[in-house]
Amino acid sequence: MKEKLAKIKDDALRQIESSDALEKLNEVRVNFLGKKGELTTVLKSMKDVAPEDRPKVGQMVNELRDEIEHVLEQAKTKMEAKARESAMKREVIDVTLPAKRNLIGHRHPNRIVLDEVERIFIGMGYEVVEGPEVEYDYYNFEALNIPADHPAKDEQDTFYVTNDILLRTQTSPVQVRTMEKGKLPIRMIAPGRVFRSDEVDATHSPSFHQIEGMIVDKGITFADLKGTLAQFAKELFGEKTKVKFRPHHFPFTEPSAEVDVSCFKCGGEGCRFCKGSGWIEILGCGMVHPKVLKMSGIDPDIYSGFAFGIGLERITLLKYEIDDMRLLYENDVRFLKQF
Ligand code: 2U9
Repeated sequence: MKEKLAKIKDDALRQIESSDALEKLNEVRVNFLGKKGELTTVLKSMKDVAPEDRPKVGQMVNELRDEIEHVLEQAKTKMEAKARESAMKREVIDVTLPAKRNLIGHRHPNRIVLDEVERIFIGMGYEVVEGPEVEYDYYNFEALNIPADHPAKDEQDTFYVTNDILLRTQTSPVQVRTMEKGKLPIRMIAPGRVFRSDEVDATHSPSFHQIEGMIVDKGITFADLKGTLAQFAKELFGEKTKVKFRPHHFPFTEPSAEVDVSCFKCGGEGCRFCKGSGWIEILGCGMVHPKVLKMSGIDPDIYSGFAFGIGLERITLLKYEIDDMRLLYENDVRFLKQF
């Protein structure tokens, strides 16, 4: 038995010595100390040892077990230290190297202007409301006092999905849907993408963005509309900005007007930017037509309101002095990173 244990010890130590990986050490542990390991087998065969020798043999087996375990543990510690050391050598961090430049995107110029417009109107107590880009003909035209045979329907030719479903030509359907809900007063802006069957050129695109706004309450007058838009123009284009209302016609507002701001380049003197006039057109507006209020279930004898519509791209082009709308859609970073 003594020789047998000596051989086991010899084999185990030699195998530990020649192990070059943690997995190998584990194999040695299993081979000698595992359930079916050599030393365990010896313990199991104690019944064959003469009873008077059993304590002595038992002690020898246990001592050998402790020794193998101890040597295994030492080898493991050594191996781990070596692995750590070589990892440290491999993974050297040179803190003097220049940092990696992170390419961080930023807002599109349209988004910058829209954020600014939203900030101004939210500051005046307006809510930002969105609605579907695919709309019913009813919400896009009929409910806005543009019946089937109206010439405005020609001007706003669009893409039809079916006879009565289309891509919206304005964000006005969002206001109609809000009015239909019946909660008054309303103080909202509706920004979003709109579509028209237009050819692409420097100032037209079949898809662009609008920001429309509307208030409906008791006692709203044209004076409220003027004051609101004058304040808006000052905040967007500068404190000195003046506004001018020119009579116009829209089917959904009565009376209607187009609004010019004093040229923020020359202050109204007249320059190349404002084509010598001193004024720049920025939006259309008016008092919500009583028929429009009525169609959406609001009594025009009790309530009145004003509405306005802004072409977002137009404002972006003006603010950043961009001369071609197509640049806003091409996603050329050399252009976009300038803003
Ligand atoms: C409802 C009632 C009235 C929205 C309005 C305009 C005037 C307007 C143009 C600006 C440039 C369209 O993008 S553009 O070509 N819009 O001039 N829009 S009043 O009036 C409404 C909207 C909804 C229920």
